[in-house]
Amino acid sequence: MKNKFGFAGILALVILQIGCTQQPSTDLSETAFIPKPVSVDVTGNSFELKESSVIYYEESVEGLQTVAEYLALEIKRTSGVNLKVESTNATPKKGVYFTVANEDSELDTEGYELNIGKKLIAIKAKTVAGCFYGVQTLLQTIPEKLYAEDPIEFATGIIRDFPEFGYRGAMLDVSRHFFNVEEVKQFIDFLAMYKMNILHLHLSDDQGWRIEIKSWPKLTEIGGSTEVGGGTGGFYTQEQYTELVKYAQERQITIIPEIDMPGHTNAALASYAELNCDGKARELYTGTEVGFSTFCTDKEITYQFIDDVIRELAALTPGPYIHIGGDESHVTAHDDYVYFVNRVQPIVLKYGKKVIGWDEIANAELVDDATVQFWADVENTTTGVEKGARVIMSPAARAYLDMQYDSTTHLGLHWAGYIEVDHGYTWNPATLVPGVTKENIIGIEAPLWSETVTNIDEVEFLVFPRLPGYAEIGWTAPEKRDWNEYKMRLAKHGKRFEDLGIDFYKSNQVPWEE
Ligand code: TNX
Repeated sequence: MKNKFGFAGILALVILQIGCTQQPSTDLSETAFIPKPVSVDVTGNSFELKESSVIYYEESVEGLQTVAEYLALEIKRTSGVNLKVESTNATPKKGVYFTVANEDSELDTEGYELNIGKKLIAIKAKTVAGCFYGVQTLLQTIPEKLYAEDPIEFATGIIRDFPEFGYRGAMLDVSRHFFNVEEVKQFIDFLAMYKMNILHLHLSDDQGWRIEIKSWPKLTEIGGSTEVGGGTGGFYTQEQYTELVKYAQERQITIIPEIDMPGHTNAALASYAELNCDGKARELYTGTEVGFSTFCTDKEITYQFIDDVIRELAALTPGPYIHIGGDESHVTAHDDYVYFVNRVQPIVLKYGKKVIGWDEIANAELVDDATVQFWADVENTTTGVEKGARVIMSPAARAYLDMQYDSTTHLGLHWAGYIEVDHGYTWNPATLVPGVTKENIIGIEAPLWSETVTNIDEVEFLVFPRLPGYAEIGWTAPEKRDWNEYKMRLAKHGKRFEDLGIDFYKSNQVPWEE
């Protein structure tokens, strides 16, 4: 009797254990969310998505269908299962349901509540953007690759979440080396996975002009014809650029176009002789020096040119900002620089956009609603704040994606130091620069300059695994961030990177999980 009872007990234990190991997906707290959400409440069951499940979205909410279809496409990509997407005007009993509701004030404009029940996954937000972030969170609860025979199971629970900053961006320099439409779309997908909402495109520099301007066609004909190292370069037609803007919009990402000036302009100066003070066109440039070029700041044609460029660019830009560069104009006299920046800013306003510039523009008078992008100079940035500007934090020594990880990694530069994964993560935008507080900051941006970066594999190596860290700095409050805890979550994303075919840097700071 005693023996029998003991056997049954052991059997029960074994069954219990098998049960536990077979259902890892019932514990939502095991998911390595990046960025870390505000709250995760575990309810301990699981939701099974079937081929017959339907993804519903609330009828008459503009843009919500796109989010529902995005989820369907992602499920198809990871599992091969094709789900139906339908609109509805009542909360369904089962399936997935997107709704936009106004009453939940805590959620703010980009927040969401993801409620995974046994029968229904409900994603509620104040905006379509919030719903989209709910999708990204949901997708992180399942593996990147599912096999046909696997059930698609989601652990149940409730996640409520909203971001620390409204501006969470990355920059891609498409001028030093050109990246085509497909490559930029891939970059956009990387940002979307981690709830980033800004893609700043550095569209012009000494080495290349990358956006078609119909009223000045030689910019791309000549200025777009090469790149660093002498390759063939390239440019986006206005149709291609519009396609990128739309692709980004569908992923809740705003593209910010930058035309860098008055320095970093050799490609334009090579295309049109009249933009040079001496009236002579410059040679095309394929090296990597900075600071040798300048528009002629006292010629009227310069401002007619800029007016045309900004007019055409603004017409292609649904987002609120145009970036006017302004960095490293080493051969522009100080007074000429100030005069130039003072004249260019109102042109941006005239076409209905707000000004962003690198921190040097704080030396000029700043128009209302101007934003300075801190990259290197603390004094410029605090001057900008004193003049009423807002700040984007892109400290080169912490946030530059083109800095090498350490002295053994070769891709990238190291003028601002090496940025290992922990160094990129362990800073607080609101306390990094004395005199620049959270109230002054709209968010953060991690720029990827492309002097040394020639293709998407190289982009991936520099971007991963640092990008998720920048996304978390932008999204998650500093008191909820801790490197030792973060690196364990990041470790679980290695498999995800591999399944996505991302060539990431396997930093030995992170205990990668196979
Ligand atoms: C500085 S950051 C630059 C760029 C270079 C970059 C390389 C900034 C506003 N200017 O022109 O590409 O360093 O890291």
